[in-house]
Amino acid sequence: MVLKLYLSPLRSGGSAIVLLVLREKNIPFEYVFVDLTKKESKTPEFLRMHPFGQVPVIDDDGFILYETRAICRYLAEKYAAHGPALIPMGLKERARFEQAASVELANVLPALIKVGQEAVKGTRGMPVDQAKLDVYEVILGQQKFMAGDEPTIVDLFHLLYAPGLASRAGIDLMTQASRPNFTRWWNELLARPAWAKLQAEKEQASVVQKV
Ligand SMILES: N[C@@H](CCC(=O)N[C@@H](CS)C(=O)NCC(=O)O)C(=O)O
Repeated sequence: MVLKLYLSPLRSGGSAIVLLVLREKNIPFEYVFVDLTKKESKTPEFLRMHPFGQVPVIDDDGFILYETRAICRYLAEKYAAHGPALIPMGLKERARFEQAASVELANVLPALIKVGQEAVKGTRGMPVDQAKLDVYEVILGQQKFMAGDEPTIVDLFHLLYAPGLASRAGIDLMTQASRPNFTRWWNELLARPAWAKLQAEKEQASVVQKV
């Protein structure tokens, strides 16, 4: 049975990141759209799959999994030989990958979210949060991607929040002239065909939804 991806029709947030991994690895899948505005993720049937009632969720031939990062890890491991590895195999490489994954989730994402929240309130506490990106600038001066010289799903995780910060709040922290290595990395991520395909699909979907 083909893998099912439960996602919001907006293809935003974690759903977008799972879509990217599916595309990067060319994994066959089908969409199951869940309309959050109609509380379709809170039905008893959906809550049996995801007790917190959120998307994304995958159903891989009866194996149900939720949480964006867990889904991406599962897909990258299951389809290790399809397309780019996206998770390193060696012990030390894997440890560095986990290090980068922790930094993204524990340090950088909360900082970006704080910038977004402060932008909404009109306070913009950017100096504190930019310090974390300055550390990224140093790391990316030594290696091509966040976990080493090959792209991994950790790089893709960064696409979850920052693009919306730029498009919705007009805050572009990712291509500052003071951080050339960071900017090079970010532009490489945005140039990946899977990202372009997702943008085209989102554009198409929003046209269809507006009609
Ligand atoms: N930690 C979860 C967060 C998932 C999440 O927040 N999903 C949102 C859509 S982007 C959702 O389903 N919201 C509906 C709700 O929480 O009721 C993940 O990474 O998958």
